[in-house]
Amino acid sequence: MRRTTPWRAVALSALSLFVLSGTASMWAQVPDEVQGLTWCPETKDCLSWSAVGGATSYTVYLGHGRDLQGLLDGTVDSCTVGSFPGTIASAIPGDVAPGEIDWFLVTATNAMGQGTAGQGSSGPRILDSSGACVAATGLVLNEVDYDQPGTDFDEFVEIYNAGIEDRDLTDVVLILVNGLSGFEYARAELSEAGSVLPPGGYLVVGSPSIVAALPAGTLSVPLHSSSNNIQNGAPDGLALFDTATLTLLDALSYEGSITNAQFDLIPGTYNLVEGSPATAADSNSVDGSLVRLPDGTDTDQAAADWHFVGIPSPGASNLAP
Ligand SMILES: [Ca+2]
Ligand SMILES: [Ca+2]
Ligand SMILES: [Ca+2]
Repeated sequence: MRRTTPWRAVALSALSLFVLSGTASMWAQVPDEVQGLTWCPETKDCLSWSAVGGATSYTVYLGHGRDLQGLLDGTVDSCTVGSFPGTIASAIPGDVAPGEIDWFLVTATNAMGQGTAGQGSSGPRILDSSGACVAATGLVLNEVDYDQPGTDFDEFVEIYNAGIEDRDLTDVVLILVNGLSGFEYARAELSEAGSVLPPGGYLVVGSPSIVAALPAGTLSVPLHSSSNNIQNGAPDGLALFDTATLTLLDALSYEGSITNAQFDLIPGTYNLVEGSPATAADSNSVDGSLVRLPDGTDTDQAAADWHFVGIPSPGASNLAP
């Protein structure tokens, strides 16, 4: 279930009051509140809930913004996902603005009216720029430029906060992995750049020349050498890792598959391949970088998520080819 924060609780109370006042005369006969909302594991493209006695159907609403009051009467942006005879809604779409918080509400309905709205999810949901409803993934590897024509003076890895809240950087590290051995060969502590990365923010781990030219205010961690900090494959890899929770937040294995990476002083091995391995590769003959498009797009299918584009954009939104 979604973690309930105070503003959410307040918003839900406000919504309940709205429903109560709108249906007071028939309150005893309408179905009870829907409970037990959960997302389908892994795919998270369907929502299920517990059956409510007396309900003949269920209506799923999607809203965005931080205020639920008025969601059901349309005075705030919302959309009705649909009416469902059973306790599952599949292929949940969205048509509200990208990047906003989504609210999913399920009401139980019968001839007398609707039950109060329940809400919940397994985590924050946002809409991507294509209108698809996706999990708010938090920190991701967003762009990498590991190879340049001639000597590699302009290497960088860009990290992006695709979530909806500030991300504490205290225990987050970027680990570079040698594909030949599977072992870590370098590490950057993101907390060197700042305490948190805000939603939509970029953090660049880059060579001194890249860091010096970043957009003003971009969080950064300089690579140690002026050149050749990031190996060129094939394969080599990147891991974004939380050392407090021992969680692999995101990974990229480029120019081949690293499936058993080992990190210094961290037990176990880690698969750096998300779904089908990335087929895009950097170049040492033309300028360019590997990017997610648009920023933060992470379907856990590296082959689909990573693209080679001709204009690197450290500290800024990724550019389509
Ligand atoms: Ca390189
Ligand atoms: Ca490049
Ligand atoms: Ca970028």
